[in-house]
Amino acid sequence: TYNITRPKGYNVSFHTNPEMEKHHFGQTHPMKPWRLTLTKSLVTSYGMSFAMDNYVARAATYEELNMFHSNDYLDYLGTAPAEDTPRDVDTDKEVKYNLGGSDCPLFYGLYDYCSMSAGGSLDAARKICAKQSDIAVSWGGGLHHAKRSEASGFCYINDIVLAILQLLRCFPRVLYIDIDVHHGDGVEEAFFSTDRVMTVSFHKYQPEVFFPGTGGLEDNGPKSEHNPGAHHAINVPLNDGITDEQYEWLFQSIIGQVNERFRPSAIALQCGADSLAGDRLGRFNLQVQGHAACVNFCKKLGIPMIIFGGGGYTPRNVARAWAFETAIAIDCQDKIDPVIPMHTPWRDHFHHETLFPTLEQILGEPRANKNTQKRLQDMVQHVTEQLRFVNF
Ligand code: VJV
Ligand code: CA
Ligand code: ZN
Repeated sequence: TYNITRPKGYNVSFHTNPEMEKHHFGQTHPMKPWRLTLTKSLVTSYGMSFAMDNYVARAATYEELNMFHSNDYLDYLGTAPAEDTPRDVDTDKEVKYNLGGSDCPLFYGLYDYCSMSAGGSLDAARKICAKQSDIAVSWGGGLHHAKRSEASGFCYINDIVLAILQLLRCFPRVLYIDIDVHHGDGVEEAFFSTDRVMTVSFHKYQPEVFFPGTGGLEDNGPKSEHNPGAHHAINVPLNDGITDEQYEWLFQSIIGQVNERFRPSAIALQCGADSLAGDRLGRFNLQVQGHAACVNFCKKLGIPMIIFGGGGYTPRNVARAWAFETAIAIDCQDKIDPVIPMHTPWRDHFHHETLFPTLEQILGEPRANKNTQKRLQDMVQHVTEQLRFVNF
């Protein structure tokens, strides 16, 4: 058995809602809320629950969602009937709000699903503000593409923006970091005009080919004359096949510098697991170890932090990464046996029976690495130059 104890000198809170996990985007849609059940199953069977404060996330209220989203959008989101029930289609509104397409379907219970995702992230932010938690975990959040009045890329409500708005009530500066394979466009855009939030996204970048097509190296926030938010967006555009070694080097060089220049008082870290090797939508060669090293690096900065979920379309890999990252949060990563506990529910989903399968086990043949060391060094150089404009 495992002897997982509470971390020394700080507190971790874990925010989930089993009701959220029961929702379905549709038979073959890549987003599977059930991956949260699989994650929870690993967290519990390793005995990690005893080392954290566990909260059932409540649903966010309309007023809370309204802190970022517009009334007309929320009203439609709350009343739009599910696509598989007989309904009067309001095509104009669906087009306007990007609802009901194949990426953002109108499924049964959609509004409840969205408000629970946001509720978990808002609870996480409130625990951090109240100093009752030092690291707050919201795996059901991380939906970084949602805009004020528009759904986008499987995201309807931007729980991250809502949580950061909450953090800004008690902290002068918030650093947002996004390791999902997609560009964190919704969060970046929401804070384009403030110097109190710096956003940093690492992502695959190939406009016209890979969603959402934004987030080039030179996109650092609107450079209009009186915009305090200029230079406060950092983008790290990557090619297919990046490895743990390269990613860790890049992440530590960039976040290390950003931390020194911007001096954040809180961190919001989106841990989209679609940047892992073998993801159904992803293109990278990251392993659980490399992905989790980013979480560990941020933790060691010793700044209050919210950890969000996000993308991740091969559920067994998502569960492995998020369970191991939970272990890092509670500082028990060295006590974790790589062999998945025998009594883990759905243990047969984790073929190879380990938390850390090799690249060969995950992929057979690793994806060709199209990232040159020279290009990565140039990107770090560009970030260094951008940060000269940043003075806290
Ligand atoms: O690339 C796109 C947009 C299209 C139009 C819609 N078709 C289905 C795909 C091309 C241009 N959308 C992306 C959205 C990715 C969202 C990522 C979200 C996150 O991880 O960053 C945060 C949670 C995309 N890529 C792949 C798909 N959509 C996709 C959608 C499906 C699908 C297969 C792939 C929707 C339904 C079904 N299969 C049945
Ligand atoms: Ca990203
Ligand atoms: Zn993604």
